[in-house]
Amino acid sequence: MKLSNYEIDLVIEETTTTIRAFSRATSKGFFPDFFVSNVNTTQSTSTSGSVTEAIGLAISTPLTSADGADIFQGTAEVSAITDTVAIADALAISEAMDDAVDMRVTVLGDAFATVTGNAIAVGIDSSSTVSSGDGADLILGQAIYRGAIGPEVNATTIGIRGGSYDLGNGNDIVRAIASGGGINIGVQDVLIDGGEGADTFELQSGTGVVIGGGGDDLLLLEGSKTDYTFTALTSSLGVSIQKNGTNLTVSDVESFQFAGDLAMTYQYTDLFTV
Ligand SMILES: [Ca+2]
Repeated sequence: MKLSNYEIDLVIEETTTTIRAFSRATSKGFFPDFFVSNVNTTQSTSTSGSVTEAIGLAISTPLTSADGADIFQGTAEVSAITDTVAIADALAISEAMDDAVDMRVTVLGDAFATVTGNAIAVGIDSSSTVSSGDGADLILGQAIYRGAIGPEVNATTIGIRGGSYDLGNGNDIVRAIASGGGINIGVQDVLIDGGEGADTFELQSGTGVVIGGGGDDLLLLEGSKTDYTFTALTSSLGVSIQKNGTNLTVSDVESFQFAGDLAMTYQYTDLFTV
């Protein structure tokens, strides 16, 4: 991936993957024996989908962009769809023999389709570094899982997985969005350094290190403040933020918000008061 030396770089990648399971069952019944009543026959089949991982923007080598408002955006979407078709034909032959026979024939066709396996969507997947230079930069990792009704899928979505992000000066935004019916993780094992400027870190949940740097920075997480345990650290405005699935080491961030209670903005010292 080659970035320009000019002011604004846009790196936007999107991936959409669908897991599909299809099942068709056909049942035919032929019943010349009209002394048998209430005949039932059933046929069913099932198929499985596959394991899949979709990655929006993959970063494996260092990316460095010049000053200016850069955008690094990755979107990954995984969908699981099941299709079923059931067809039943009944053919009953009745010959005039005994008009006292009351024959009923029932033929059933049942189709079952099940998507099984692990579906993983990762918005930005990085094993390297992004240095976005000065200017108001945006790092956006978005992962979406859409599951049809009934699929037995272990779905995991991760907005931003891995990597270090050096945002330089300017009012930068890091936004991680993970949504779907399974496990949703905003960030996983990231190192984010906001540098100077009023930065906004919308991380949802997950693990990593966040350095706000100079300026009045904001960290936004899911849930509400009471969901979390806050432990003060010796670093400047240092705090360990933990709940189930979240373990963030944060420093030099001045303000905090929680998506379940956006009316409130907490300052650093408010984190430690009930
Ligand atoms: Ca700061």
